[in-house]
Amino acid sequence: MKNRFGDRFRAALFGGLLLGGAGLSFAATTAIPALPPRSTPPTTPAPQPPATLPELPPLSPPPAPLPELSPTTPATPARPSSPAPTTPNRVTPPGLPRPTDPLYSRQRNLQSIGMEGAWAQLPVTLSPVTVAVLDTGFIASPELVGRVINGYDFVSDAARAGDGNGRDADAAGVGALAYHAEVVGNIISAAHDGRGMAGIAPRVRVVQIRVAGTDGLIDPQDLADSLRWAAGMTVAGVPTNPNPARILNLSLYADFIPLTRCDTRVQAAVDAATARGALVIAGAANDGKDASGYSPAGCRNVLTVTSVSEAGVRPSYANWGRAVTLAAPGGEVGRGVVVSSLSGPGGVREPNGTSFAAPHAAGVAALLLSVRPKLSPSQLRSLLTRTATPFPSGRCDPDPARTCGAGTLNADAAIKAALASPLGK
Ligand SMILES: [Ca+2]
Ligand SMILES: [Ca+2]
Repeated sequence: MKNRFGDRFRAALFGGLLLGGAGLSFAATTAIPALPPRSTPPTTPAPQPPATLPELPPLSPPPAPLPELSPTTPATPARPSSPAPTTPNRVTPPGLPRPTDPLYSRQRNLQSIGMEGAWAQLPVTLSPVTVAVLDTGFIASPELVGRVINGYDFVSDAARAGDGNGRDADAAGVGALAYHAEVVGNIISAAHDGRGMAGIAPRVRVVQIRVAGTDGLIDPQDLADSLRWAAGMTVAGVPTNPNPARILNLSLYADFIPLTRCDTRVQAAVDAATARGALVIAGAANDGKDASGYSPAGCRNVLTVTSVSEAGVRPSYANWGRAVTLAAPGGEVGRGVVVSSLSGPGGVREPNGTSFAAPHAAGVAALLLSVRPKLSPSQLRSLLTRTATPFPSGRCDPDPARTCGAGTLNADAAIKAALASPLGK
């Protein structure tokens, strides 16, 4: 293991290692940034032994066949788990009804970004959309049955991978943080099936790509390679991704010491994915600092999302500044984002952090592509920013330097604007 000033940098999974809120002391101002608060890694992180996933059987109702979204939906056979859908998804007009999932009444985050208005506008025919989640890897979430794909394990260091090898075709999550990717995927796409929670874009497919080791470290080359692979590009030694994604969610950051710039390898991969037509969405990180020094939050061509409360106020954990594109609900201490999770108590977790803000934007971007499949990354960015809800009195924080981008994500207005234009049709 290289020391932490070396080539390898530490990745912090927002809300995984860095659940927002607790311990909000900031590093003293020094010429060289002090170790980021709340992310101090052990000098030699002890690789965890291969461990079985801490999954517990769901305590709530046992898995049952997923009902169709609507009783009047044409009786199409259940979608297979991996092949790309070749026919458009059907949604019964006038759009998706209000979810009946039992957790929905607690999903204030979805209500606050206008999801009901957005769902109600969805047309009969939706184009298939694939979202990649680069994170802790694959968990067979009951919320994503038939729509979650075990992508690829990009963790090259076998000592940190916890699965006994380096890169391999099994992206299964390992260790205590494995739930992180599960809840991110569920926010994006949990089924509206009368069980658990409701997701933002309940028909899209999610490719789970493993890039974080059991210790939360991410090798920069692993991150760069997984970005390229997620978007469908060639990576040496890795089979081509049969499910390339148009939306890439990165609820993590590479924790540089010092945190001064975007890593050049990560930037090159982001640029290549963007040129390929994929929108890269990242969380801003949870250090209560300027996001511009973080990778990928501070990289060009990244749609960087920070957290706000439902009232549009920045929680103290949430990073800020010019690198932030917009804000979305990320939960607060004692008032987290309610999500289904196989390993959570009673099948539920309530985490907070920018990890959980980013997938709100990813889910809405996926919905936009489902109605306007040819929208480019820059057109998606424009739609999301110009329709965002302004912050109360124009700012998310009393300190004018601590900005949160264009406003709070507004799914209702974004879908309305997309449908009002032929752009991307
Ligand atoms: Ca492996
Ligand atoms: Ca559900």
